[in-house]
Amino acid sequence: MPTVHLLDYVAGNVRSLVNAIEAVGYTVAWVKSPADVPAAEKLIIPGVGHFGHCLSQLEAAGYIEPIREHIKAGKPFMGICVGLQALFAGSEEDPEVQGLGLIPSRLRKFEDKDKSVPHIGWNSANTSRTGQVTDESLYGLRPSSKYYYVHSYAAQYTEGELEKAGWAVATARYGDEEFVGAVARDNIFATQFHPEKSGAAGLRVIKAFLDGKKSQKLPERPSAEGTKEGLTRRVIACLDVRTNDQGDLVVTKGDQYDVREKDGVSTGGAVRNLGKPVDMAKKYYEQGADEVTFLNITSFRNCPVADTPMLEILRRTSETVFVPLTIGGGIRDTVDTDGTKISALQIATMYFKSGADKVSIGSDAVTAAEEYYARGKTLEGKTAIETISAAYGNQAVVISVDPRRVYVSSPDATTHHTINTKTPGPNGEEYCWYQCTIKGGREGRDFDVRQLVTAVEAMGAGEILLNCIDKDGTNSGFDLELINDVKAAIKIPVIASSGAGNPGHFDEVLAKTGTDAALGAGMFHRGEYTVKQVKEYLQEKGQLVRQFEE
Ligand code: 1PR
Repeated sequence: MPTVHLLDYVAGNVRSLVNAIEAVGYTVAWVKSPADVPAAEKLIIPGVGHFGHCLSQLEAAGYIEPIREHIKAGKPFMGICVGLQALFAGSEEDPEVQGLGLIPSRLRKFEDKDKSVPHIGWNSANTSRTGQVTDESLYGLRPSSKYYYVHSYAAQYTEGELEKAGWAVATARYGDEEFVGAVARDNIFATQFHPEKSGAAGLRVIKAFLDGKKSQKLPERPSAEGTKEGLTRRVIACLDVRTNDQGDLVVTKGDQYDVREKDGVSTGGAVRNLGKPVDMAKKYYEQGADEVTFLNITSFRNCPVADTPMLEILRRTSETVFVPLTIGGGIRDTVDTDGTKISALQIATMYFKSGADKVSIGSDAVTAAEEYYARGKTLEGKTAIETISAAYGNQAVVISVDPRRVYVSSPDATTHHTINTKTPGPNGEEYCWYQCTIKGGREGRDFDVRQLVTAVEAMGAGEILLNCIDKDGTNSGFDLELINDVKAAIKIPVIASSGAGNPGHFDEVLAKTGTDAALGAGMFHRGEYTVKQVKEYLQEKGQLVRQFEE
């Protein structure tokens, strides 16, 4: 098999890139020191996290000159995400640090006045302003395809500027900002998006680069007519995973977090077994899920370090599932069975190395946020959220919130942030607050969701996975009031979760809230609807979603 060299210099999920390269028929050789670079024929620089962190690592390890030499020699070079950003002169993210300077401009942070930042999700890489492919020298990028982006800083696009310097450019639009999605010139190709996480469309791009097929025009897909520009809203499939009474790791699903079978008379039966995690993740990927989330829902009972089955699940899933994978459950500082201390960052690192793109933190985030307020809203720098986001970037840290409604007769009846609800409580109460819980809803805290989400945003979280215990497993639709309330409080993206029972519920939550993504579990697991059906329905309703692509 032909070989491609990958630079092993930075934290992040490179396993998915290796899997993607292998899936298109190449093998990976690792560049482990600058002396290995001259032997590389095709070189790829993946990049996740901070511009400054990546560039200073490259500089300190002595890679900058060998990379320049590789490029100068006309050998194929590809940069991904921060690997694209490295081509520029610098970035507002770390003004002191210099890029390679092949493109003289600098990267800027997205405006967050009217949109979520980071920019997370599926967006275009458009090769022309007219929707027609005019530039065919971008490895078969299609205006009608969507690719997976995750970043806060971008190269703003000024028409003609890069083109004058000989670059072919594909752009994407986020709000009213147009930015560089991909560039190519001579032997250089770079994408701001992650092709290894962009499903079939991304694998095609990696293959085209590795095959050296720079100029190609792909026929447009028949179903792609009228693909709109801009960030799509994501549909996510979630797999709650736990060990059943026989000791097998199964996908389960609760009703308001109770995952045991009920026979109509008594509760507390066997753990519901809805299937095998790896097989189900693959099925949802093939149906067009934009992301797959695994929640190890009983992890707090065991030491996660001994939790090797979840690592194996990630490894196997990332071999065939080329969309982002999130893993949650047990991400916190802990003590291993042999008494060794193990940090949340070390646990997260194991997950990233096994193929996860994001980790989701539940209980530990509540504790950390409570302490943040107790310290007078000062950052400590040592929490799981802070350490993981510092090492892997904010986008890699999702906070899973498990709130429950607490009804009150009036806002004065509590110190917490209340909403005036259209769904009154059992005694006709017209107000409620959302109480944070930990340990899978087993323990309620004197702490509300507003307090939590604003604190974790300040601590460096990149996204909120917003569950709702009252709605979980009810098939009655999402808690729109909760979602709107959280969206109004923060800038980072929100994933609406709990209550989806049919495609109409997805349309409703996208139409009536500003949510960035919507997640479903039970309705998919029980086979009532496929992800594809949900996407098709949303498209009919005029929602901007990524279309199914084989
Ligand atoms: O606290 O960091 O160890 O993380 C534990 C994680 O496990 C948290 O993310 C918590 O949400 C999750 N969890 C714990 N117990 C349960 C349970 O169900 N007993 N599941 C649980 C949370 C909720 C959603 C579900 C949606 C959609 N599950 O993930 O998928 O509600 O369901 P639906 O579409 O069927 O309504 P830590």
